Amino acid sequence: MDRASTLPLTLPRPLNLIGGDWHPAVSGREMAMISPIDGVRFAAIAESGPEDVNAAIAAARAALDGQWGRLTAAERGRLMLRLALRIEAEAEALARLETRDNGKPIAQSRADMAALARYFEYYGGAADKLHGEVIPFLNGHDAKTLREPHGVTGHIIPWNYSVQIFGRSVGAALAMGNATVTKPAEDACLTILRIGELATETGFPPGAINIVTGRGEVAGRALSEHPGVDFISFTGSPAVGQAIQIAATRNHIPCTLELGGKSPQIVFDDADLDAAAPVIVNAIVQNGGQTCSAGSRVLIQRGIWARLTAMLAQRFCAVVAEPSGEGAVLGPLISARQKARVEAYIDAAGAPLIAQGGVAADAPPGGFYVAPALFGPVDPASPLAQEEIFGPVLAAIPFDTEAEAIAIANGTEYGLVAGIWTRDGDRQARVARAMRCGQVYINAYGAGGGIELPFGGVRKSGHGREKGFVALYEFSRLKTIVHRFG
Ligand code: TXE
Repeated sequence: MDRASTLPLTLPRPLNLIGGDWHPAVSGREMAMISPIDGVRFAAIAESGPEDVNAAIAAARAALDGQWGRLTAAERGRLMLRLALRIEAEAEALARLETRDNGKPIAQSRADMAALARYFEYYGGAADKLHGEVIPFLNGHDAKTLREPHGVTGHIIPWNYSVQIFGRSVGAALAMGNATVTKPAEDACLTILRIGELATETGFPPGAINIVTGRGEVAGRALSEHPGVDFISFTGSPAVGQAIQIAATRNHIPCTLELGGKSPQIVFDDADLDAAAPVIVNAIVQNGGQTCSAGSRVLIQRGIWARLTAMLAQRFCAVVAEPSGEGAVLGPLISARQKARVEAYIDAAGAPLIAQGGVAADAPPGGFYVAPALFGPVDPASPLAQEEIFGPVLAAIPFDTEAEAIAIANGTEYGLVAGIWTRDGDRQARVARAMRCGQVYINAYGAGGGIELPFGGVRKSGHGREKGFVALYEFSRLKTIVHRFG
């Protein structure tokens, strides 16, 4: 098999993209990049400090006042479409880089690159489609609205779907004419640097896209607290999201926060179990369960408990964590820290283990592999059913009535996605409306899929909506102009 750890790669250098040029960190510091596949150091990135972030924000501001700010919406869109084509042309090399950096199966990295190209295509096409309107007002007055960019937007990106999240937030921001500064995650950022390189080659004016790598508490924090930033888009943990929200409040700027979840799939007695079972397993195994919208709880009506858990168990046992070459379904987790965290949940589960998959015999011992696990019946109030594990661990919870299922589904602090499996049309409509979350699937589960679909959470899952056309409203602001004429 084509092992991802042996793929030939051109690695980006440990530099930041600031104002169209590549710079080392002012301090000269660098950080090692470890591949999750074998735990080996294979590259380095710039370990940036506040001075590098300052420079990137100044470059973004200069872009707004310069060539980037003077482009028409159609010209911005055209550039984005050109970048989408460039990403498509380089997709295989980008996917290989992402797999080496992030550890995800090559098939998932390819899907990520396809989504990234689609984001630039979608938002490039939309750049000149959202605009103001004329509002009927007093006689002798023209009242109109203008849709304007916020200005400099900050994008703090996690490692799990780094390029997809870059595409959805930076893509929407650029479409509306913002100049962007991205701080990718220290665990996986090489592909984003390469995309920055492609954008520069495609002709993006200097300073429209700036990328500064480094630690969250240093570079990320400097970006989120900087008074020169006009909007922050953050995807990551609730604790850091809270800090971002506080910093945004101090600076009186808006932000979107996407903070993960504990998303339920509810399976009623009358569901098509043959259709549901593979989707339920995929929703927690995909990307090693390191998916904000992972379906990490399955609520099963008592009458089908034995049958469905047996079907799920059979599938779980067949999943093997392995190096991320062709055909791999489950790769390593992102880091030693994440592996230890997931294993701690498995060890302290406090519920019967229904089934567990394996780790491939030839998986490098230094890699971060975890065998997927299915537990049940799980107490809905226990940590296994309440906390985001961010690994391939599924909590099965029995229920009797529809009301009980709704109460359990809504009974966590999170609210991102829910899945409902039933043939009863009235129940589909009732339960979908009752879900306290941002996205509901009926007889399907997309794990955040579909770049066209508005996406975001409630409460601890965050607020604001990214993806889809609606994100363009988040990444722009409205100005009302009243003109009295004689
Ligand atoms: O997240 P962090 P981590 C959840 C998931 C995971 C847990 C921890 O449960 O197990 O969070 O992951 C930057 N100021 N999600 O530690 O720390 C950081 O550099 C500004 C869910 O990786 O939140 C990175 O770029 N920025 C989630 C980004 O924040 C800071 C995806 C995310 O890192 C910062 C990831 C600070 N003080 C984790 N500290 C999802 N919603 O999909 C860190 N960062």
